[in-house]
Amino acid sequence: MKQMIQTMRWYGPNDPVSLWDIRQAGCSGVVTALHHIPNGEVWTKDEIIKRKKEVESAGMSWSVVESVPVHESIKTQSEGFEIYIENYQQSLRNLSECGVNTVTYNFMPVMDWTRTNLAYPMPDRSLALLYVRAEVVAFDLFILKRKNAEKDYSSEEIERATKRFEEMNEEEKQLLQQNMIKGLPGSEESFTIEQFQQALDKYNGIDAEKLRANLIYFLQQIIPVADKCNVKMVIHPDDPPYPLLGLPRVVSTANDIQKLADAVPSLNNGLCFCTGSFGVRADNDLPAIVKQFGDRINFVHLRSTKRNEWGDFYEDNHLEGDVDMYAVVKEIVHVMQRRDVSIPMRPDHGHQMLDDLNKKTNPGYSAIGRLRGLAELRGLEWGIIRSL
Ligand code: DNO
Repeated sequence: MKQMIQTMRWYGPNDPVSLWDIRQAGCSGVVTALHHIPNGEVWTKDEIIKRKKEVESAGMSWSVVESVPVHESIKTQSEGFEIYIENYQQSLRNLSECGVNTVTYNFMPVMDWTRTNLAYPMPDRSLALLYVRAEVVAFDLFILKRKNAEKDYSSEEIERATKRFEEMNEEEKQLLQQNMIKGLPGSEESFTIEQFQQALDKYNGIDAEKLRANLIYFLQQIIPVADKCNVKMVIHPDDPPYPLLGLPRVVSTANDIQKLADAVPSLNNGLCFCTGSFGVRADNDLPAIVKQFGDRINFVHLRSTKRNEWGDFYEDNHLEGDVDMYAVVKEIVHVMQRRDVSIPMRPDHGHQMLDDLNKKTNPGYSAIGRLRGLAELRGLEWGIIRSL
């Protein structure tokens, strides 16, 4: 029976979690990226091999790249984008020649994943990541003061944001700003408030349809190269899966993915199936997405969120929250048997808990919370496989 390949994300030599920690968690694979190479530049074979050997020296393999970042100029099709696409193609060829054949990326404008609170206390005193919509709206209206921002929100949302902002002290406002613009681990971008506004301005006139057209153009340039060098490209869905701060987002639903598959049918135009991102929308049916795109799913992020009626959500324990993890993993197990492949997975995020509470950790990427998540998910998968 095919089982998922267990991996964890590693941020490279500066990650407080070591490769041996990851190995001891039971992983045979590592998910990493060359974070030190500026966004847009070619990843050379020398640098790739160096990282690969490092991972292999701890007895694991470099299963997936997360991410080769897509330069903002490609997303907006502005100055220099053709060169950035050529560089991207070259990075794919180089990775493939070094034997690294699965590449994650995303197409979220300006910001990658976003949370408002990185230390939200759970009842068991572990710390979770939280997204409060009223705080995002408050940031937009009262800190960023984006032009015409109020048009994007209902009067009820504006009222809630105003009230929330009045309750916050200076320190909390600073922290919110920082969480919104500094970029979470792996985001590859970090801004001052002025730079942030400038980055948003580049999207003036770019609506969802235009952004989608730019993504499809990118795929049309990238996927033939991936086909030739046998690289599986997997797009990561938007997190959270809806427009943010007036920026369009086009990888949020099954419909969005279907449009990409229709435009560029090669199976190397694949999906990183992230339950935590898709799961924030109640209208995303996760097991159905696995079924629909089973042939394209070549990397899996497993995590659960708990949402409320206001669009807020926190990251719950991996087997709790809104995601029906049993149904999802069962569907993935079926896909793997049908395709006769093992798909790499990683326990996505985890609470800061136990000894990690006394350490400086990358938000979401502490060792022990992910260790717990992986152990639970491994057990779940094992039980499903044994019962088939
Ligand atoms: C967050 C991650 C994302 C993801 C990128 C993929 O924890 O899942 O940052 O790596 O969106 O390009």
